[in-house]
Amino acid sequence: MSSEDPETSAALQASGEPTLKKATQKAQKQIDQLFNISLHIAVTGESGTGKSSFINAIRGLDHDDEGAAKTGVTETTTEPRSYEHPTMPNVMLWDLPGIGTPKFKARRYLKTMEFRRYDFFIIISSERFKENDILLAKEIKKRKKLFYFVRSKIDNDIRAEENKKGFDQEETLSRIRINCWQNLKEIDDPKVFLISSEDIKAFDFEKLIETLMSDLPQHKQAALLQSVPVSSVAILKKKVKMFEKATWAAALCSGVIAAAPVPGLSVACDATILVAFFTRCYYSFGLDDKSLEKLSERVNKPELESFIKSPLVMALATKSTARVSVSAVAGGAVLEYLVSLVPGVGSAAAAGVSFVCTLTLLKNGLNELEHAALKLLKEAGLE
Ligand SMILES: Nc1nc2c(ncn2[C@@H]2O[C@H](COP(=O)(O)OP(=O)(O)OP(=O)(O)O)[C@@H](O)[C@H]2O)c(=O)[nH]1
Ligand SMILES: [Mg+2]
Repeated sequence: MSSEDPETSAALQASGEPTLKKATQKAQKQIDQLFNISLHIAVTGESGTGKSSFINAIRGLDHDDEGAAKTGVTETTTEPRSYEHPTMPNVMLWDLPGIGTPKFKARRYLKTMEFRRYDFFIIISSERFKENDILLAKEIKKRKKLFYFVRSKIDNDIRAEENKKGFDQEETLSRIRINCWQNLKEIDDPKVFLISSEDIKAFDFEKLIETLMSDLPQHKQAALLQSVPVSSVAILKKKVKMFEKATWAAALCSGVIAAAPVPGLSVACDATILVAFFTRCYYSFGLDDKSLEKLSERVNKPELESFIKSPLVMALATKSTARVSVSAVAGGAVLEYLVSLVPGVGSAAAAGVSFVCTLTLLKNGLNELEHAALKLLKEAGLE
């Protein structure tokens, strides 16, 4: 194919590859990574430290939500238990029992827990990190896996201190941090995060996510970033950027150059990719009905549930899937709307929708979803 063809050269330029074949391969790999890479997060720590609560918080669930990990009950299980992310089935959280008795040492523990399965480990303590936590961290390090210390229930510590004379939140946090480091002095440069699973906007939750993002290999970052709750504009912007970077690949994968007509549609491209792309954004930005319902409950604003008037969000909401499913049959309403975004698409159908046109459509749609999410954050007071 000649690079003089303006469509091909636009695709090559977007991909940074010299040939259309290479560009398509790169695009397919990128989309596959965006949609299908799995992430396994292990959460461990002594009984009652807040493992289940942390797992729920990172999944954006309250403890009484359907599918939430049970909290406040002492489970004496010695088996790892997995929890799927509610909308991103490729992200799994594992509730691992604490190491337990000193006899049941870290090495044997990791063997039993099949540590290879996990991308990283979160070690939780609600007071002091104990000898077992340190033993475990050392064994994980030997196996060249990532691990992070989370000091949970920080909201309780703050509450206990705030009525004292001369209370200074930063000073209290710094004291807890230093205390954690002292307990962990056998570990080189331990990464400690102070967290409240009751309120992920406060304290170090976002810092933890940022650190994980910079430590994880790039393809795993996408899975993590898609799955974390939108707790601030900063997180939303990161999500938007990630999807923006993939628009060229989605446009190319939709087969616009080697046009593959979808039966019954007047658009000569594999629209499933486009619908899947927007469906991902929709869930990842927290625009789905369930997320809206939860947000409106959390900030006590019932009107938020029906707040979003974006046509694309409404079209995505008509899809009946409860969560992301890449193989889902392309939603009719979404397609109708997408087609309406591009003037003259109906009449151009025979010739196929161009790469440039599909790319514009993806960027416009993403922009619309970003604005809906920003408006929502503002209305919820989470700006
Ligand atoms: N205030 C506050 N309470 C928390 C936090 N995390 C956990 N809790 C509470 O601490 C108790 C124990 O939390 P869980 O999440 O069940 O702890 P766990 O580590 O899963 O406990 P086991 O499964 O028994 O080992 C529950 O009553 C939680 O509500 C937190 O960040 N802040
Ligand atoms: Mg638990």
